[in-house]
Amino acid sequence: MADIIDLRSDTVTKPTPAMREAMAQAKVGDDVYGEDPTVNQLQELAAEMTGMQAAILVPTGTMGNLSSLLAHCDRGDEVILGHLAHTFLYEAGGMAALGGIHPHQLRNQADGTLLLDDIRNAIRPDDVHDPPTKLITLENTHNRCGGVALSVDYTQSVVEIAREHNLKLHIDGARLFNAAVALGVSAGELVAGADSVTFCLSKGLSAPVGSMVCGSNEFIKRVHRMRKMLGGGMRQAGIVAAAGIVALQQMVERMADDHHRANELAEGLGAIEGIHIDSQDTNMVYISLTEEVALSPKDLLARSYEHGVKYSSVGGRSFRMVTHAWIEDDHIAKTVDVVRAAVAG
Ligand code: TLP
Repeated sequence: MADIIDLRSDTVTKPTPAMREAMAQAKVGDDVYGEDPTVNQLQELAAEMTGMQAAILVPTGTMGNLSSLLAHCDRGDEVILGHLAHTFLYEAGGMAALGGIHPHQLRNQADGTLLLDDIRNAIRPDDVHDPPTKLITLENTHNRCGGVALSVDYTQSVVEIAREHNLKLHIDGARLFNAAVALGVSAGELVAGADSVTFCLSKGLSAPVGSMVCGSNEFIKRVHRMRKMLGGGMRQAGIVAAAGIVALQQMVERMADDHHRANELAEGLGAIEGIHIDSQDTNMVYISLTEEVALSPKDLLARSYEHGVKYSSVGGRSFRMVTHAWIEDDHIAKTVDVVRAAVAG
């Protein structure tokens, strides 16, 4: 079979030749002692690009979010978050299981936001019956809401609510740079006033491993301890950080191409009878198989794979396709052809 067109996620991207070269040449040291010069360089770059005081490298986005939540909250504290937030749906319940943190879910709107009034109403009074509200979290781009980017204005409104009520704000910015590129603003503008942000190097930015947590000096010091506690203190991590530096220097602007291709993909798939476009934004396309089509969702995936195209089921008759640096223009046309043929039977 020719090369597979893998649209399951932007996590499938492999390091570029420039990353492999930088990894081979990287100067390293023991990062648990803070002595890896390449990790330190990446951390400074990440802090600068997000406009935060400090940053720390963690192995995954999941550990970035969990260590941030643990650093913000004590056991029994409550976090306000969306019912479709990645931290709520797909992080193995870590905040509750390991942190004793109580998740207070609000309905995510189709545009990935939480209604400001819902947030205000969710903040608990100072009453012995209630878990103390400590933190609000947002997700940008919002994965389950179709890769939609949250605007600077919206985030600022949430920053104001957090300040008014003496709460902290964490942003799961796994795809923060997709949002920045799509909105034509800097990552720093998107997180201004937030207390912390996690972003991933290993998704659209194509690095093999790694995420960054950014925040104040004092906050990052606490995350450092949490990272150690969770087993994420790596040693000669400069090998990995070197790829992350290349990712931030070379792979940000090109994500506009991924967004353009996702848009073309949605247009092509939308013209197929039996396929409904549920949502499309930045590098994501969510589709579903309409009820009139006799084919089962499992068979659609199997037939697509037989013809060299992989994507993910998100339950029921719905699927997700994600564009990234390994997806080219002709892959878009081929994917549309493969799905059309599969649906037609
Ligand atoms: N998302 C993965 C899967 O877990 C669903 C994907 O393929 O999209 N925040 C957001 C918004 C994410 O989408 C992800 C990964 C994470 C955090 C966690 O990152 P990792 O996989 O590095 O732990």
